[in-house]
Amino acid sequence: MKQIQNVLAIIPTYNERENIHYVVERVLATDPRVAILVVDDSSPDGTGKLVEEIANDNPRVDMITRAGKLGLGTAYVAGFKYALERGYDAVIEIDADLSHNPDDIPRLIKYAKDAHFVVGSRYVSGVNVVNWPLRRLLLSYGASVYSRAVTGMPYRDLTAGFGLIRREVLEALDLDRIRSNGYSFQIEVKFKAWKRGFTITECPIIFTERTQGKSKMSKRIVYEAILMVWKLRFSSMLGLSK
Ligand SMILES: Nc1nc2c(ncn2[C@@H]2O[C@H](COP(=O)(O)OP(=O)(O)O)[C@@H](O)[C@H]2O)c(=O)[nH]1
Ligand SMILES: [Mg+2]
Repeated sequence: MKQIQNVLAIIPTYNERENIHYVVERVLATDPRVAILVVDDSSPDGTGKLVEEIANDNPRVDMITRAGKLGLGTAYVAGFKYALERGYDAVIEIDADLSHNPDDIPRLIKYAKDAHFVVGSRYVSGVNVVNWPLRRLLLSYGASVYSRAVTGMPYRDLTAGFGLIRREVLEALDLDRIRSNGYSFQIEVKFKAWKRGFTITECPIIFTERTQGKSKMSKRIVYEAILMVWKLRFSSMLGLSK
């Protein structure tokens, strides 16, 4: 596959003031080919202001500010469109809270030699999650098992939010038809890439629960995901969308 010359790390943020500086610095340090786009939903804690200051001093950092908390899925769609417009070979999805270790980025890029989509996976061999309460671990692991059963996707970590996606995949996805608002976005994008026949591979990573700030996981996000996998299965069975 084509060698990756430049890659855009997309960091969605909502109230990540304590983390943003550190994550940006660590991501930039991994590889000179990596640039950063923060998609901030007008965080009330002033995350955007901090990013603005960083971006002013650094041409490798940019930001999209949205009017309010519009959800993780649409934040990534905005980032994907930005990456396509500016000619990036690939994007990296990474959380702001350092649950995803920026030092894994070079491995994601390496795995992308043979794959269109590299999933930073917690569940390739056992469970590699540090500091999650059992309840949260069961929710995440259960969501992967359930989504695999309903959709037939042969991967272990279907809700993973860390990974690398090549440009070809973004071009093939109908970005305006992505329906998930919340974290089911991660399942939907994997499903659509898989249905289109792209090579997806899982790269083992260790996920560590945040030490700063708060999780934005909610019941609504869980319900959306439970319904979404059935929507994906049926619309694909009926040939409504791939
Ligand atoms: N722009 C934007 N970012 C969000 C939204 N919800 C969550 N995030 C970000 O998505 C990432 C993952 O969220 P987090 O709350 O850590 O979820 P958890 O790790 O599943 O508990 C973090 O960087 C959040 O700041 C949202 O509605 N809009
Ligand atoms: Mg988190």
